[in-house]
Amino acid sequence: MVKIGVFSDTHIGRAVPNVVAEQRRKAFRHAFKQAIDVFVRERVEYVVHGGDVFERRSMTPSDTKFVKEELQRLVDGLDGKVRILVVRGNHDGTSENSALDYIEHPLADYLKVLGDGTLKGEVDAYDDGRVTVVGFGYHPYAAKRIERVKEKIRRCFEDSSAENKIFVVHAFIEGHQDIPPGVPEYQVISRSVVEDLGANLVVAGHHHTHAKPKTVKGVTVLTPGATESVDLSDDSIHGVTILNVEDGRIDYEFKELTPLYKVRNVVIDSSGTIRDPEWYVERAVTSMREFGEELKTRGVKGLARIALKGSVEGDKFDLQEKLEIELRRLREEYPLLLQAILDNDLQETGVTISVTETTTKSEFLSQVFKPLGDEGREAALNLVEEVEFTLEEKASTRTGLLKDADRRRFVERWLKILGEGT
Ligand SMILES: [Mn+2]
Repeated sequence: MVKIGVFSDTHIGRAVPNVVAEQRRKAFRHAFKQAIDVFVRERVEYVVHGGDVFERRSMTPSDTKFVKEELQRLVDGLDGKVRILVVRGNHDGTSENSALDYIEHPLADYLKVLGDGTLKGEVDAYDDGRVTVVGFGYHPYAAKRIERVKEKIRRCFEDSSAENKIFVVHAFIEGHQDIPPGVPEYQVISRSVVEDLGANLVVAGHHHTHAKPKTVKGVTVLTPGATESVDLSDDSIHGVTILNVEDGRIDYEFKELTPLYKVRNVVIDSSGTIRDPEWYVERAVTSMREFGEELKTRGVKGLARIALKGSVEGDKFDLQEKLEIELRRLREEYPLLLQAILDNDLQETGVTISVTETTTKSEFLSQVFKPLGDEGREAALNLVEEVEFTLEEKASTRTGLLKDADRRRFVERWLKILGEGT
């Protein structure tokens, strides 16, 4: 029997959103620590990491130190009887400049970064007779790249006498994950390629939502998911996976981690209906009050994200200001609610004006004045014409503007058209 601990997308050093940067940094570390605790408690023999150990962009030297020490704690806790196999994710840096270098060398006896050789056609494998692990690091054209090296990977697995043949990749796999819209085809590895590599277990990092292993044609594909909400828009559960492999049978156990801060994602969507600002504010406040109560009951701290989608009557920034005042009040009432981030994607109702090369001025103005109704539009168009005429006649040659007295009557008429004049 072989016992394998699997985790992925730990993003150590990630610090977004900025207003809660330090809390977020701590949260990722907290999850990593717990993952190591589980692996030690379970006495795993191998640990596989599916990539994105770090968030290179915002990590600090203390983040590398942290990961090194945690992995050392894992090794010590298992009396040195563990092998750690990692692939590089897109957030770990490039193959030439990878943050994984910081942990690979100090832990060389126990840890191996696999997968950058494979991308270049030299299959990177770890083989100790019990398990063979082939890595495939992140590549922006993963689907094409794997076509080039799949024969070599297959040969590597064929040549191995190990019972457990594991392929570790940092890429989306067709049919095994809920792939976000807009991801280009060349970044998604086709299921048939994965099923034909000769591996019996495939671990796929990159996708942040955990998916139970699925076995097709004798190949089990596991998406461990991230260990913490990588974005606050993701409030799914996160954890690590323990696999017990015996006689080709894979026993699976998901160990949920307790996040340092509970994450809540609320989407308030008018689904195309035009709503007034209060509609959005009320809903946001209600859901945050519920979240605040929940945090109070459980005695845990929380971070929320509120996404506003749809159409609003009026100014979306006015609405945002109002809502932010309400949220500040709620945070005073519920101190455990540390922050509620607003994602304001609202469309203001008004007109969308389309302009092409052949759009005439009167067509353009006609679109601009459409919300005024037929009568108002007619009056506005006349006003524009008169203003132009008057400008030509009376504008100052120096400034190009009308004198106050001439301008005033136009302003008064314009206000009348808008329904604001007397
Ligand atoms: Mn990731």
